[in-house]
Amino acid sequence: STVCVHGMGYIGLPTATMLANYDHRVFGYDTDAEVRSKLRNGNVHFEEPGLRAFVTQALESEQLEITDEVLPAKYHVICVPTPFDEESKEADLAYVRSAGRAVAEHLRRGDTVILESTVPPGTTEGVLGPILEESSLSAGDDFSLVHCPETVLPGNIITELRENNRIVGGVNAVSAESAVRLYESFVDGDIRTATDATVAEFVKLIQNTFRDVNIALANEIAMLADDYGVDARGAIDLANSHPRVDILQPGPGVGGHCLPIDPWFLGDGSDRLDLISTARRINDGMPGYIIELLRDELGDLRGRTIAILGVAYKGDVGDTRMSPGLALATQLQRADIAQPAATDGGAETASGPAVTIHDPHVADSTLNLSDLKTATTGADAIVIATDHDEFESLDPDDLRAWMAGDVVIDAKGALSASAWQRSGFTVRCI
Ligand code: SAJ
Repeated sequence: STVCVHGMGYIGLPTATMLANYDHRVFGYDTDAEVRSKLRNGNVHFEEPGLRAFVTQALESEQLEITDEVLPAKYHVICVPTPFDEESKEADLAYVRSAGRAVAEHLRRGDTVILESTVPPGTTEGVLGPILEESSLSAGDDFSLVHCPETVLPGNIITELRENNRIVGGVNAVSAESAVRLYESFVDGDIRTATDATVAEFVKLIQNTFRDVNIALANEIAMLADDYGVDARGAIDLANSHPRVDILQPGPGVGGHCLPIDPWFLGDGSDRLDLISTARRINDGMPGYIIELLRDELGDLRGRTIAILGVAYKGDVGDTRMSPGLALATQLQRADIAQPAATDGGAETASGPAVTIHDPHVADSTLNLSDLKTATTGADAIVIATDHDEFESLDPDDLRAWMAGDVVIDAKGALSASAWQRSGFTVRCI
């Protein structure tokens, strides 16, 4: 079939490429002209294993074409961002709306429109549907309209696109069947049909919420364990040997463009977020807990230097969206504000600790990143805030020689605590 994919980001680009490599004729459209021109030259604008070669294959076969405009197609697949508006506490649906308007201009009888972006329940039918119907065609009768949430894990996108189960929710049965035919062409997992689009939207949100709440439990367990002098990760590992217990890993907080945001989307049409909002608060509070650990070891942080290793939102990716490491950097720099007033009453004028940042996967000129040695030379403490593979082979003796202090906060359980202790470090783990 001909497919027009709207949005060439983390989801749209791999999806367009997959479809093209499975013999569909694919138009890939993005509103950003720079992204389009980079892609035409085979340059992928974000880090994802195997993606570049996959895209090159699709472009060379000419099954994938990056287009400067939206073109008519049997299928329109919308993969645009749906950020969370911190002020209104609502999903920002501006990109979904404008993609919808662009599709409406080209929509024909018999076409299928699929929304993959994560949205609050009711969006496909209540927001996208009416925009598409401005074409004077009717959703369900004249064209098919479906929500099929993406489920892929950054870092493993190509494999998961093929292998994960998919959920298709259509505004009617004909819509769902049409979408199933498209996904069947490349998905090896099960494709299940939800009663309608709103159910599919809800399911996606509760999947990510389940993970976020589970991580919040792990984080609370980690803080509790520390109060009892118990090693949290070892305890969780033992607890998980029970056949019905599966606790995730604690850490410096939950980042990325999904888990910290999607649970709030459930609050769009309900005010029942109780456990769910508490979980969000616990996860968002983890950088603050790291600051507590640092104060425990160093006392007053003013005038100190803290090196943060890892500001990507998780290991082995280069994405810093909602990253716990960056949240920690920001909170540290104002750590004096939270500090009880100094005895001389001069807290107002004092500044927080100096913060240096090192991340071998992140290339962002706005961040003032340094290489490992520069970032850690003279530091009083280092914080491992992301579990990049590179950090497993950090040499504690090198760091001990470069640093002024001897404190390590390993928020990811990435280091061998005993080896670091042998090199003279005080190690605090989350
Ligand atoms: N994290 C922990 N402890 C853990 C696992 C993760 O603290 O045990 C942290 C990570 O370090 C990271 C954050 O959680 O900061 C999120 O990472 P992640 O790997 O759990 O998930 P994402 O955001 O990369 O992708 C999630 C996935 N959702 C689920 O597993 C239910 C993915 O399948 C979704 O497609 C994606 O959200 C999305 O786009 O919605």
